[in-house]
Amino acid sequence: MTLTRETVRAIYDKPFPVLVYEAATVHREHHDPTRVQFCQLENIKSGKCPEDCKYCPQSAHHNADVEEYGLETVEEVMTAARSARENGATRFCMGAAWRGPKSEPEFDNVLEMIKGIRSLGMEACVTLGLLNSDQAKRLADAGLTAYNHNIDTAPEFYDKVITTRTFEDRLETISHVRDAGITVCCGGIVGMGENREHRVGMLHSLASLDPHPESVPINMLVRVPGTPLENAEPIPPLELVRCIATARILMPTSRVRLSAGRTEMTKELQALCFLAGANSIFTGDKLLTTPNPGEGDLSLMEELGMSPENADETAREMQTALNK
Ligand code: SAM
Ligand code: DTB
Ligand code: SF4
Repeated sequence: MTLTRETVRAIYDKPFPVLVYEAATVHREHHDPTRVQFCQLENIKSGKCPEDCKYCPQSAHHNADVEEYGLETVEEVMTAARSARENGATRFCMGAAWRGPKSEPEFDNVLEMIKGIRSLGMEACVTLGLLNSDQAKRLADAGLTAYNHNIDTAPEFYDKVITTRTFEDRLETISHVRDAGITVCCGGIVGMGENREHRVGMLHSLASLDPHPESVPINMLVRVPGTPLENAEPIPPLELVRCIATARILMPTSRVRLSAGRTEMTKELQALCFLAGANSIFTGDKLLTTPNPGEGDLSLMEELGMSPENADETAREMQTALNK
């Protein structure tokens, strides 16, 4: 049955305790509420991106102070992945500030990185921008677990945020990823000046993907000086909990990742997000270019009586998602 925006709005707008209770109930039916997937990000190519995404410090259109470097070597990436694994990460996610992969030798290097990460027994995810179907197939052949490509926001707010590629371009890349048999990691950002209806629209678009994305990153905008959104009005924290809870109810078996923006969240807010169904985070001191809580996460897990998933659980979770 087609999911309507009204249905999504009706969930999002429920009284807060009703919404969180329902989300927590769905969460328990499909996941262990005490376990959280740890993912480690690595920015394998930084800055000078030709796209104009208003939120992004790596866009060449803005003046954010970011480190700029070309594609890292396979050895550099493997060193980072081994250390991530020692710190409990089961998924290694590599991001490149590209519109999409262009150079053959560079794409081949990314394929080698993926094979290397898989040989460590970790899940490998990349986010390289727009893909064609041939590139998606080659990533699948290299053993890629997941491809991250976000819709970022509601279709009707999208043009206010990015002009160099369309919402439809994004859906096309996601369908190439799906057709190649790679799992889909697709989410968005809140706190970019959108209103509640836009957040409902974003969740509606995500939950209308068929099948649902196996991973749904919900990012809270990191306001970076020099980007057009540096002074965006932050959303009330409980709006974030509503987003997580709605995502959990609409996409019961997906992983919902509490992604960027955690350094500005209290531990109480993060605890509410876990209660409402978030079961994955980015770990380490750095996201791509901005800070992340790092070591604070293990003490947060301990304080909440929660713990990181191990590689076997991650594999089982993924298999269940794929079999549904
Ligand atoms: N260049 C590729 C692309 O855009 O598809 C991959 C890297 S890009 C940095 C990956 C995602 O990071 C974006 O789609 C966006 O959702 C998220 N992101 C980037 N900057 C952010 C920020 N300042 N705050 C929150 N999320 C951000
Ligand atoms: C996603 O949804 N969030 C991650 C990952 N996918 C690639 C990126 C967050 C970036 C935050 C800003 C930065 O550190 O540059
Ligand atoms: Fe480039 Fe990705 Fe940043 Fe957009 S989000 S400017 S495509 S790195």
